[in-house]
Amino acid sequence: MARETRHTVCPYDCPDSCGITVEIENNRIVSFGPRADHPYTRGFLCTRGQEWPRRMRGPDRLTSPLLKSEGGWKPIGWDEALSRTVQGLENAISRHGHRSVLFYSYAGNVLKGNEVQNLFPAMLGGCTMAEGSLCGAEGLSGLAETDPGSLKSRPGSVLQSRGVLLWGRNVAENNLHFMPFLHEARRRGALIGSVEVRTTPTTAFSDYTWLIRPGSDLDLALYLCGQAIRRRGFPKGVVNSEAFAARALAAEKNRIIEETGLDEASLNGLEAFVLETTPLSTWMGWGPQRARSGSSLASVLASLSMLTGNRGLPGGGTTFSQEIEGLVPETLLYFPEADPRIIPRNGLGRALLSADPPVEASFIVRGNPVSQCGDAASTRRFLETCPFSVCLDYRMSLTARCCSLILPVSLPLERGGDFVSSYWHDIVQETVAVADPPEGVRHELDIIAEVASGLGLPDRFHPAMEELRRHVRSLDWLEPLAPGMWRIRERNDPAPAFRFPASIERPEKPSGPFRLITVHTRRFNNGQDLRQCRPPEFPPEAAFSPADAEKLGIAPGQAVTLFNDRGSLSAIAALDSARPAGTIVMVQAAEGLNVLVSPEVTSRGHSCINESWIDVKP
Ligand SMILES: Nc1nc2c(c(=O)[nH]1)N[C@H]1C(S)=C(S)[C@@H](COP(=O)(O)OP(=O)(O)OC[C@H]3O[C@@H](n4cnc5c(=O)[nH]c(N)nc54)[C@H](O)[C@@H]3O)O[C@H]1N2
Ligand SMILES: Nc1nc2c(c(=O)[nH]1)N[C@H]1C(S)=C(S)[C@@H](COP(=O)(O)OP(=O)(O)OC[C@H]3O[C@@H](n4cnc5c(=O)[nH]c(N)nc54)[C@H](O)[C@@H]3O)O[C@H]1N2
Ligand code: SF4
Ligand SMILES: [Mo]
Repeated sequence: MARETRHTVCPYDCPDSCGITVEIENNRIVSFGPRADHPYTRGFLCTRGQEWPRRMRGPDRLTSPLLKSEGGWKPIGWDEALSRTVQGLENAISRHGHRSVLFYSYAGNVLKGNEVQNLFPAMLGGCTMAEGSLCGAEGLSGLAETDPGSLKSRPGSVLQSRGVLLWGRNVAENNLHFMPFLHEARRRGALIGSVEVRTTPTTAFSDYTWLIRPGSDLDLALYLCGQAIRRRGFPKGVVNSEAFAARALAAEKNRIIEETGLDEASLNGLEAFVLETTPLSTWMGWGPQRARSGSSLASVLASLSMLTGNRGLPGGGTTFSQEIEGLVPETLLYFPEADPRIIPRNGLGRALLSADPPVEASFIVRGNPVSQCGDAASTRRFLETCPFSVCLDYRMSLTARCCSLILPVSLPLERGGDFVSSYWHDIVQETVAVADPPEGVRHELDIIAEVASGLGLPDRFHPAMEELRRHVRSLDWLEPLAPGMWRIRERNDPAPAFRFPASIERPEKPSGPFRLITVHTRRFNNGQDLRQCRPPEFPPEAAFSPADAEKLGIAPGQAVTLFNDRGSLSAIAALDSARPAGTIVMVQAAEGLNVLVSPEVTSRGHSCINESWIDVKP
């Protein structure tokens, strides 16, 4: 049989959104690699992307509905699984109304069509829904309030930069396709700097690294704004400029040295890099904005670009992430009669345990809150006592393990017909199925439509998906580049006005001896393991500074217990000689880790994951 070529997209929640080209022969994948004509991701796929064919056929893939029973998980047929789901939802609704159903979904992947699933809780009346971001909405809000024009991410712009400042952004692990751009920028003469709280593959690549204490960024950035004002003056007539200048000029050098842990020479070096390199392109990462002051940090970094004259320069300015709006037609999800109960996502366990009326049925799709949200022990406790809980996943996640029923779903690369935009580049792509799903799994939209039908609701889901496809293909701001690939046309709107931040939120005060920083790495995509569908090894590693290790009397390789008033976790100690004291770093998604993570949210409702405080005993 002839070979067939299909182009598709890596659907992971990852900035790169790589194009993939697959060769298929006799219904089998014979080659799986990068799409050569993708303007940003041609050349290579990361290891997580390369693993897709194995993941689709992996031994840990769920292939039958599983019911929790006395002796463990019992495989059951789809008819029974769906009727149990309908019954579970019906029981809760008949006792306490639609708000007694939790509908939880988050990411898992970045398909646009996921939004269509939200019709289900809306049609039920609204349900209980978690809101607020675990990811980047906090930082995005800071840019939106200060400099909406900077909400566009254009990686190619660094080729015109003389300097690139990576502010808590671990590009070499988490945004790998940015690296060729940074290499090329360097070849053209740019210098790369990193402001970090630990050493990473990105700091190893950088020309300069400034290691600071976590959370001291905000004052450091304000100080740099003050120095820019001292040297260059400040733009008159910009909203809030006087008040902002007063704040920035009040940041004293000695205090900044003390807070950040930088010595004076390093601080002077950073100041020179920021104030004397033009154009300077500043890229903030996700780590520093998972805090109460996350939005303020983004605002102050945007202000720094303004004050140093970099804003609006080709190759200059502050960038973080972007949201591509308008791909999903607004009318599709318009449901004014829905009246949901909203609970904070990061603190969902506590909210659910004390909900009145109680939540007696949980429906979870594309979410792993027991692994990825704060105070995971509460979420686990809630799910284990909820009379009915169902999780739609392709693997046995920590959350699935806590539910009473698991429904196995097909993977995005087995279904196709959806779209992916990127939060880092300007390409929109269509997903195409490249393999059949294994026997026993179902498309999650079919599952939802069947459950809805069992509850007497019409199938609005499949028509909505059709409408979404028609809509995307008809958008005049998408310029076709190649089959299934479009570029977002630059709109020549006048740059929206810049305003300095009106108020600046302070980082949280420590409430324990050590700050726990959790980081994304190569091995995972969020809670999803690179090689297997299994949870990672246990106990996980916790990296200490040598000073802390000495104070605690612990050696590398030694078992330690990390604890706070939410719970405890066993870990193996490791040392990082460059680490400032008072901080412990762990890989996010380590099993049981989020038991220790703070369930607090910012004033905008987003997570404060990196403001978690713990204690340690050997
Ligand atoms: N401690 C700590 N916690 C964190 C973070 C951190 O840095 N530290 N980072 C936060 C960030 S940035 C994010 S974005 C969140 C991510 O949080 P989540 O989105 O909850 O995590 P994921 O592991 O991406 O995916 C959730 C589940 O979706 C499943 N899934 C994948 N594809 C599909 C599909 O097509 N259908 C269905 N039904 N399920 C699917 C996966 O197997 C997984 O179990 O985590 C946050 N949590
Ligand atoms: N390989 C891989 N790639 C991914 C993901 C993945 O899990 N694996 N997840 C994707 C997702 S959903 C996201 S949100 C992104 C995250 O991408 P990144 O932002 O690169 O990753 P993080 O580890 O969240 O944070 C980046 C860095 O912030 C530092 N940091 C923490 N606190 C502070 C602070 O107070 N100040 C400063 N200056 N730095 C600090 C951490 O040490 C860390 O190295 O990656 C995406 N890409
Ligand atoms: S995980 Fe990210 S970098 Fe890796 S192949 Fe997928 S989109 Fe590309
Ligand atoms: Mo994220």
